[in-house]
Amino acid sequence: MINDKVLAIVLGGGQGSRLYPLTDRRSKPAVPIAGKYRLVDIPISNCINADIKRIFVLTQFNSASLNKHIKNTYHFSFFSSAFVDVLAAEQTPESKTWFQGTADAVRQSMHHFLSYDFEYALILSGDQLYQMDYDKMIEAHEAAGAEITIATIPVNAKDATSFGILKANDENVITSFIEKPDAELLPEWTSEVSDEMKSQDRNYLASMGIYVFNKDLLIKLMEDPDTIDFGKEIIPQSIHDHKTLSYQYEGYWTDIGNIDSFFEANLGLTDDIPQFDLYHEKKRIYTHARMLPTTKVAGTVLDKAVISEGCIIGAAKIEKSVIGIRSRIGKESTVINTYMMGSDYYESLEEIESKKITVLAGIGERCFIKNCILDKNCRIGDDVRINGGKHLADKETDTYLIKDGIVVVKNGATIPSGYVI
Ligand code: ADQ
Ligand code: ADP
Repeated sequence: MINDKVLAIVLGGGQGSRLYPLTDRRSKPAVPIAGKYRLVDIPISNCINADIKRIFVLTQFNSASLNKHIKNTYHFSFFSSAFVDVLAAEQTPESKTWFQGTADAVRQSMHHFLSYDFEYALILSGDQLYQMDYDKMIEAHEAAGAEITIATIPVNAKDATSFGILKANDENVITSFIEKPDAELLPEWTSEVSDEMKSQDRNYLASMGIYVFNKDLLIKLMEDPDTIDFGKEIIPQSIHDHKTLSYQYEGYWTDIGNIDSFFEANLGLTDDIPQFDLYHEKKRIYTHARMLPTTKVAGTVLDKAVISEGCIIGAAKIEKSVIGIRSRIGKESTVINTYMMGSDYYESLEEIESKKITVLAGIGERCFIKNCILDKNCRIGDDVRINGGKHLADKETDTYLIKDGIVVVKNGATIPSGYVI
């Protein structure tokens, strides 16, 4: 089977702080999404659905939450060769061995990969939301006799400047590539696309940052220590000497590498028919099976609410929001356009009654919370008003950060009763 020839490598995030403060104390793959999952569950689930079961996750630093999540989630049979292993850069930011970029991360981890038997390396990005059949991409790669295959997607001019943009010939072989072109260069980079894509002004073919490399070529390309990034160096330098195929994809795919796109992707799950389909039988997204109790709701008007298991909700209203595991929301509170990640544990009745906890985990009573991300284990007191939106300037305090109008309450932060943002 073709899948047995593949080793998957998930690029779990660099030093980049685009998801700060969600990545303040955890590595990017461990960031919670969609109420009960972690970012890393997306590429890993896509691999499992394609029957690719040897997976490495490269991350800039080891976090307890990532290791615990992987250990508790991905169990394979004793007789299977399947595994999900986290490889973290082991040194400090000052050290030369800190991963300098995507290609450098792969280079520094190469000795781990080479102890396995594989023909193709499938290199994946760790911060994208999509469901893709990788096995079809690898079949196309093999059938074309390509040395590299890049998954590509048509994008509009506004998005084109944030991606690698390429052109391909009639056989889908890539003939030119430019990483994140300036807007004035764009007119030279349009491609022939389907009528449907044309009608959406998606005339540029972008790299999705998903690559298949033949093993021998990858080994050779990794020999040059001066190449740091796939997009900036490896791909543009390789296309002329090595047959590089464009594997075009037109399904839902979104990059969730910054706070704004992360927020939109999560709230998008509350749409009538979300573009990202968590209910697809054959394209399941896996995560830690927590055995939580059911969610309990009293007196709440729910409108476009996605609610995870184990919640205790007495709010007046929840609208267009994703509510994460073990969330507690008090009486008469209103939550709108918000992603609440939930809690890692419950407080016991004894703890609560002992009054040692002044502000309980979750959202208190009579609060108004809008345009907000509440990281895990937040404590929002009673009568708190957080009215996020474009009228708020960017700002950071010990407990929250405002970015593009979105108020991000930090992991474990306490917002005292009566506080107004
Ligand atoms: P970017 O997404 O800008 O463009 P980059 O920041 O290098 O590229 O990130 C790619 C992936 O690798 C992300 O998941 C990121 O978190 C991870 N990553 C980055 N540095 C890393 C490091 N040092 N160690 C481990 N992981 C790291 C790339 C391509 C473009 C393409 C877009 C599509 O360069 O050509 O269009 O992806 O999103
Ligand atoms: P995150 O995944 O949000 O980054 P961590 O992985 O750092 O969070 O911590 C989550 C784990 O820590 C949970 O599994 C939880 O059991 C445990 N934990 C953290 N704080 C407490 C606490 N005060 N009481 C009990 N368990 C806790």
